[in-house]
Amino acid sequence: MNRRQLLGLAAAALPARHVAAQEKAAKAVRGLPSPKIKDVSVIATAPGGLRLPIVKITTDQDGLYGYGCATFTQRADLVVEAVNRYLKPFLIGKPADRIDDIWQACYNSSYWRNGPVLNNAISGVDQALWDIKGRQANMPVYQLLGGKLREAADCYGHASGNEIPQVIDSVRKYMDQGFRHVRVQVGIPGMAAYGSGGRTDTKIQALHTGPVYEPAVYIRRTLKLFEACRKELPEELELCHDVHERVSPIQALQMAKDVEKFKLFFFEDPLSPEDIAWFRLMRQQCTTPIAMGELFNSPHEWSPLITEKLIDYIRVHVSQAGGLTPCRKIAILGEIHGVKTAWHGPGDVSPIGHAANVTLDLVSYNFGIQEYSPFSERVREVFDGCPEMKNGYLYANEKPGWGIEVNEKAAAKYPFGFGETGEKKTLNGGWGEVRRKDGTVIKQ
Ligand code: GCO
Ligand code: MG
Repeated sequence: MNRRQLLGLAAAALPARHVAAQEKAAKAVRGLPSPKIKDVSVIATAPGGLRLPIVKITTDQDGLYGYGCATFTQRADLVVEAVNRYLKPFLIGKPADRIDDIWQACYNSSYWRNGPVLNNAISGVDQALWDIKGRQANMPVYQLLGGKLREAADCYGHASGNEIPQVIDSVRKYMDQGFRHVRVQVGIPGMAAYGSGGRTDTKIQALHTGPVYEPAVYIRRTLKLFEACRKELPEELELCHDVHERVSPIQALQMAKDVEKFKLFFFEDPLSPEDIAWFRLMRQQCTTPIAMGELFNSPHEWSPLITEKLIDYIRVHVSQAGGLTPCRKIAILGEIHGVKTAWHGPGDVSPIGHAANVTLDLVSYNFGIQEYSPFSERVREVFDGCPEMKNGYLYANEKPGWGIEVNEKAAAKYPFGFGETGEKKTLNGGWGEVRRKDGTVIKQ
């Protein structure tokens, strides 16, 4: 008896009801008409002053479309061009229901790859296709990925201030809202400190007139900030801090050891992507939990840190890695190696991107924490259906897809190039420069 006859026998032995169920399931999948990509466009909007490029994919089925976040705010105009000039002609006519296939085709179509502009363009397409899939299946995207492992995503807020007492007050405000985790950043008199939210008018001596930053001054002041936090705030409060790659590798190593006694929840971006080899030394010398990843664009960056367990939280900016499709793979790699997720969630991620973050938070066993940035009035005017914040937890929208509708008329009220108060922005969303006192430019 050959293999075919054997299989025939096995099928015949199946109870009739199984065969009927199989046929019904096959028909159901066949029954979902395969939508084709009819149009690809970019909604270029900056409701809060930060440029948020959103890709919209329209299919050939009436009323079936989706949105994806493509937010690289410092080079947003290039992302718009990458979508319009390269991905749009490449995608029109392709099936909209083969998400990873489309992802791989886009990723390889530029030959040179793993860069921020093209990754963000691909992310916009990828997330729009997941939105379409959810709308088609009449389910939120998290259901398509297997459903919830938790009701909502525990978040951390951004406490800041020019002086340490102001930061402590800012922490207390987050605790009053129910947050259990808070990132703390303090200003430095006369210097351009990261994340402190203020600008001090103290002038300090420098060989140039632009923004000044001295790493050693930042380190000393931040250690004092942690002393004060641990002295004045409840011991159960989870403290995060973002070094923002602003110190030298050896200073980062020393600082990671100095902060051990403060038992931080995580110590973020102590090193630059260019210095990832130093993470091995840091891991060998201290137990401070490390978070890294928002600057990553390539598997060459995140894979070694995860597979060698050199970090505790992977903090990729989802659209910089190319969207939901690659990031669910990053999350699974992290689960295998005991690394938790802490997706990048600043103001320069669109609400669509935050919906993708929450989706990954809900469906990943190794969820760590979610960065939270409040949605302003204007952002909500443009994006209807933002994830909801309650008591320090972010909740996914239960509607199909991302559950978000983009009000394109409102989006057009806030074109790229203008700040929150309508002032004309220079550098087209790019950042200026920060220099040490002697004029050496630093990573910021
Ligand atoms: C964070 C990040 C941001 C980035 C910003 C860059 O931890 O949220 O460091 O604050 O600086 O997203 O555009
Ligand atoms: Mg950061």
